[in-house]
Amino acid sequence: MTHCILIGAPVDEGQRVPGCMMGPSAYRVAGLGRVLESLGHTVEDRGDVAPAPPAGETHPNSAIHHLPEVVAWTNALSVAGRSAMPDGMPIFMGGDHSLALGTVAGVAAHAKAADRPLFVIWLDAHSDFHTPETTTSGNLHGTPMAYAAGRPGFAPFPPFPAAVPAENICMFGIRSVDPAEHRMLQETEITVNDMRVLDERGIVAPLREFLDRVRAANGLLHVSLDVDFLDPSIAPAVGTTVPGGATFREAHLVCEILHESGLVTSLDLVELNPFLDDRGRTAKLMVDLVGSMMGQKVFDRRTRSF
Ligand code: Z70
Ligand code: MN
Ligand code: MN
Ligand code: MN
Repeated sequence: MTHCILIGAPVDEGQRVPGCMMGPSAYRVAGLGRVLESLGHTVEDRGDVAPAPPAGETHPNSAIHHLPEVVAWTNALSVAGRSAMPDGMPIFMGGDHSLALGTVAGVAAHAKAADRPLFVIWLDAHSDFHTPETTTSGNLHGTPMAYAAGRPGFAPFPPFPAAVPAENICMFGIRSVDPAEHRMLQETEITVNDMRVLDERGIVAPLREFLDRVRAANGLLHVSLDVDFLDPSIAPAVGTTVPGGATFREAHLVCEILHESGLVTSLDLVELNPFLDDRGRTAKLMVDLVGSMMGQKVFDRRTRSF
């Protein structure tokens, strides 16, 4: 039984397709809290985080938009994440992926204070490994993984509390990487399980390898689930659809294995744009996936209690 702490992060400024601000409401309407309670967990909804007024930060890269707003979200979400961690498992309901600049920072600050290593699983079509210096779209939702990994070039943002070591980062579902991200990723030990790896090896072996390392290190595990990890045919409510994503069955399997591991300590749900959804279908799928990650299963293979 887990104490689940729902935290709304209606961040819309990290990209250019308005609507992610409606994400937290859509998760509540789709019954995220009810599903968690039906699985025996306790649920506390802390409402939506309210950032301080933006402060006017600027950056020499003129492509960047809404920098002061995203910095303000980063500060507020970092505080919310850090203070939730000792009380239970925060589930951050996004909001676009720039919210992870704050959530991973907050979780990393907690991990540092608790003297435990932090591991990150990034389920996404994109590597989100730009820095504010390298982004050409100017969309800051393309940067949180580089921030968490301690890449230089994030000067307008607060210093990241404790960089996540590259060996502690594992990406799944990757199929859209910009040239600058590609160059920087090649210099790191980050595990990039792109679609080629998943097609060839399946999702189970690479996931179990990573989870074994988390367990051996007594690590905390943050999972960041971007809607575009999923194939757009099953999850249309996202601003940047990329074909060739995870299937319904692959995604549920990832979540079931994460549940069995017992290792997940925090979760981001990002990039849901309810304005683009088909009668709540994507929101409901995301809620179903959280259900699988928190213990929903068809049969319990250990007790065979059917
Ligand atoms: C591209 C950029 C991105 C999410 C799109 C795309 C980034 N690399 N991230 N959707 N979640 O604009 O930097
Ligand atoms: Mn705006
Ligand atoms: Mn992303
Ligand atoms: Mn993405």
